[in-house]
Amino acid sequence: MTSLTYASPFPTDFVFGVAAASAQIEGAAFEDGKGESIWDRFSRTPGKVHGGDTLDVACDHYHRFDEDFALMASLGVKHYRLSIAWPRLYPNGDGELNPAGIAFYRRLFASMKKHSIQPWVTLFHWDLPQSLEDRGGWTSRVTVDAFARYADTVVKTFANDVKHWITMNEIRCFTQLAYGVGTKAPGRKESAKIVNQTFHHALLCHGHGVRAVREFGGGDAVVGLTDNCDVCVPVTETPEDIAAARAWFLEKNAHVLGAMHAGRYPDDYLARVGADAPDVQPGDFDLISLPTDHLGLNVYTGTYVRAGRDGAAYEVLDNPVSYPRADSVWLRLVPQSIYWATRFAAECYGHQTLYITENGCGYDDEPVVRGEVFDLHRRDFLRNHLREAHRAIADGVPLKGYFLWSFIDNYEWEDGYQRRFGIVHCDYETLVRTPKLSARYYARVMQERKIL
Ligand code: GBH
Repeated sequence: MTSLTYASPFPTDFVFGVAAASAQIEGAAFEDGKGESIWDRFSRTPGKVHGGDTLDVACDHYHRFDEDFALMASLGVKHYRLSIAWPRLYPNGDGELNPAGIAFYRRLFASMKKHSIQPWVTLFHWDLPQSLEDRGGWTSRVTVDAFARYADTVVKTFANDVKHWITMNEIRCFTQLAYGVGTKAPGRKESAKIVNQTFHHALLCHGHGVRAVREFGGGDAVVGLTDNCDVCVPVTETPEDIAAARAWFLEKNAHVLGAMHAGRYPDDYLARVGADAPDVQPGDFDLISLPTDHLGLNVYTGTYVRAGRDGAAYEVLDNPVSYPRADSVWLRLVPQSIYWATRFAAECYGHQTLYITENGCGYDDEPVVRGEVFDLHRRDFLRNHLREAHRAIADGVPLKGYFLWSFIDNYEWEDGYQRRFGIVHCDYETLVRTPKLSARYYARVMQERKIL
């Protein structure tokens, strides 16, 4: 327990940052030799993305990064989580390296350095080269081998620029939602067996990311996974409901966090999936369970759980229709999810260093009125969620930082440009940037290191 009280500032080493991802902001989708990604293809498939929006221009960050870093710096941002576009470096996923792709990220890191902003780099945030999808994508080990090579290249090339690495972003979203549910690229609907195999391949790539950083990142580099673990919140913070929520958390996260930390698929997971268990080759778990330095959690919402009846380990409560949410239907407002996600991750897996690598909210109608955007709803969201981060730290949870999603409105995957998550407004006609009220609020929070 620390002696942090309600009004005290965040610890001096607590990291405040903002986050974004290559495909969602860069644009220049076919410039300077970049290859096609599965999202370039998916967005051109009728009916898959809201409004048929493509990633061709996005926020044009590719040409405006210097302006964007100047704006970040003016808001006091010192840590920025970004991702590298795999198809910019290897247009076909493997094969020829594209020197113009390397040159772009060199310019980008130089600009960040000039503005005193530290990069936190995610190796993979969903933009798989289409050429690899044509050879099976995440269902195939071809992708694992290609990723190993890509990770080696990125870490070797940028070891002097980058000290904080994240292997993959949200495994579930580019496996289950992409190959099972089909709402994310490449939009396939495969069997449970194949979906479980995509999870396994993603875990292997995480392992290769860790290996690459250990081999080529330099002694002071750190690495970990960013997961969107399933998060639950005890309905009432009593020992019974907390125990029920912990049981639910362990069960739902067995196949990613459980497997990584146990060095094998947990027995209850194997019993649940039966014949649909993924094929595992000798040595796979040596990679998957390589020790990491931190765990990143993307936390947006949570499920309410309470003690089960008649001997059940838990009971899940469905949210009533009128439960408050952001414009994204899935984004029910559950600030306590920050507290319980980090606390359970620390308790269940023994983590010593946790980061919230994403937290934020998306709304559709955020007009610029006389040069301002009055997103009081986002300011409230931030305040409520930061309070729960503060509470976690006060209770001894090793939460070391918070990255807000997102710095700027961007391509919200299947929701296209309609859904805005930024603290900076992007006008997609003129590409003019306008900091919203929430940006001014967060700037002040970062400066004073306390909730205002
Ligand atoms: C993150 O995903 C992403 O990392 C980021 O790129 C994205 O822009 C941001 O959050 C905002 O969405 O279809 O009912 O199963 C967020 C986590 C998990 C949210 C899957 C949507 C789908 C709900 N996502 N979820 S459902």
